[in-house]
Amino acid sequence: MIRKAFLSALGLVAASTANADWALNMPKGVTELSKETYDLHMMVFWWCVAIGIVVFGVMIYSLFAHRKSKGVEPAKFSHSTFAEVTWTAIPCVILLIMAVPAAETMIKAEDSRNPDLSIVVTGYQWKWHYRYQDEDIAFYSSLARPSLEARLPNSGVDVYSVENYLLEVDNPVVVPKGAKVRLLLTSNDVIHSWWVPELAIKKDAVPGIVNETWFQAEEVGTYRGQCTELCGKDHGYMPVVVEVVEPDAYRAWIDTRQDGDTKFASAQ
Ligand SMILES: [Cu+2]
Repeated sequence: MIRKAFLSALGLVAASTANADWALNMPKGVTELSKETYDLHMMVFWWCVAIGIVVFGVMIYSLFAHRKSKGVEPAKFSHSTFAEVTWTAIPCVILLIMAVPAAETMIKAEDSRNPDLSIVVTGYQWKWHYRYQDEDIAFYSSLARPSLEARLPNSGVDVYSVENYLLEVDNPVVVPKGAKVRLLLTSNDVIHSWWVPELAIKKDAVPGIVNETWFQAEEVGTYRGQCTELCGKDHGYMPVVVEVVEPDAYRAWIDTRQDGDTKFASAQ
């Protein structure tokens, strides 16, 4: 029974790692900070593994070596200053070893000074609005039509046949590779949260408050995320798509955008 459950669990893990869309661990991401965050996460993970091995090792060894059937007599002492000092000091040292690099990364993550461009991100029930502060560009970014149609009850569409189902938008955010992009997040109605795992960004968009964060993507590509603050019935239908492009392609995109819906944009 247990063996069967274990084997099926193993099968699930194997199947999931074979599927690139589904991984057990967090992604390394494409920014310096996302890589640092990943390394911190792995460092803490390995500390936990080591602590688990030592603690359970001592426990299991003690249970086995001092079992009653061997005629072991229980110890009579009830207090050990040495043990108390040791089991306080060792965790303190381990916590310090983890806290120093974690604090360094957190300070960097909060430092959104001197950005190359700033984008105001506003959450709506249930879409995102982006306004490029230094350009005359603003637009809504809603769930793409194929996903929108497929998600309706009795749509008859096999959602597995829809590419990037619920993770595609009509107007993605476009940013240049290597630029420091500052995001100013707020909301028009309820609390939303802007999350893109590969940029290592998850920041709440709160009405009446402007939250700040930043990223600097080092690789060209399309990065997808979702709203991660339960914001109403269509919370699952307001994905985030960020396209990181070469600086030339970004300029070209800016030009086409400004020729297009500028009037609509500046009215926002
Ligand atoms: Cu939301």
